[in-house]
Amino acid sequence: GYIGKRVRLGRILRDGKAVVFAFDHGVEHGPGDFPGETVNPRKILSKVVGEVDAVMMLPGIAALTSEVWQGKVPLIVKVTSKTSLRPEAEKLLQSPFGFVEDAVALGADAVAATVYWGSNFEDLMLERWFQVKRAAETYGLPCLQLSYPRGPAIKNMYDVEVVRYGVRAAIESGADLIKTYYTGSTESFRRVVEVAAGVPVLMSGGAKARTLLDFLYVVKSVMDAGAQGVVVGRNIFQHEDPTLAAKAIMYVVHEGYAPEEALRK
Ligand code: FBP
Repeated sequence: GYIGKRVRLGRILRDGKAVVFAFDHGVEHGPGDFPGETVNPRKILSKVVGEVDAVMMLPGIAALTSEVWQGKVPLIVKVTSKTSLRPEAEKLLQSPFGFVEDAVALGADAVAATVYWGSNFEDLMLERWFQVKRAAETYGLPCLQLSYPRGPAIKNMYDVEVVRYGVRAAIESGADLIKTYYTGSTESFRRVVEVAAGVPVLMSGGAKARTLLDFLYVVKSVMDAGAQGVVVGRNIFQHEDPTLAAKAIMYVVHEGYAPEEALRK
């Protein structure tokens, strides 16, 4: 059979765990996420690529910055996105943002796509997810699903039962890696990992925590719950020292260090 998916997943999860740097915010949130000189994507990337297990970007930025990441870190190309400029009624939909073939042409080791489970546009997002999935299978590229339950019937998207439902739907739709929300405790996140049935679960970082130490406690909690790692954007690139933030997160994920210890390293 085709072994490409396994080979590529192995590049990202070298010891079975991974810290992925998320860097797709320029479209999802706009340049406002990048104050000062960090608006130049090369500035942040060059500080982080040597530290993490993979970087996740949209195709255009991946192409523009190739001299920074090439040969340093595996690339995950995200092929769906949306701007926050679109009307409120359409915010629970992501659009195609490139093709799986673009990811292949860029030298990616995986593709990523968002599914807002429970959105009014669930049907359309699923159609797109399965298009991505089918093309990716042809090339032996693993598919990371940003499994985000969001929609009018969802009161609390961080509720453990809601997150579990999203994770179950992710494995049923063939996700090879799942990125989902933290549910607030190790005990509840253990139940999230359990429902993934062995498919690697990575926690989505979220908005910048009050301190890096606070964030490391969350990372430690998801690792204690049996997760395979984290996908982190703002808690790395909005930190005054992105290299240090990435290093500390790596220590907690790969070495199991306590948060204070990871900061002292
Ligand atoms: P963060 O660690 O910064 O939360 O990045 C993860 C991520 O999923 C990005 O990939 C994405 O652009 C962003 O968060 C979406 O944020 P939201 O939809 O919550 O505004």
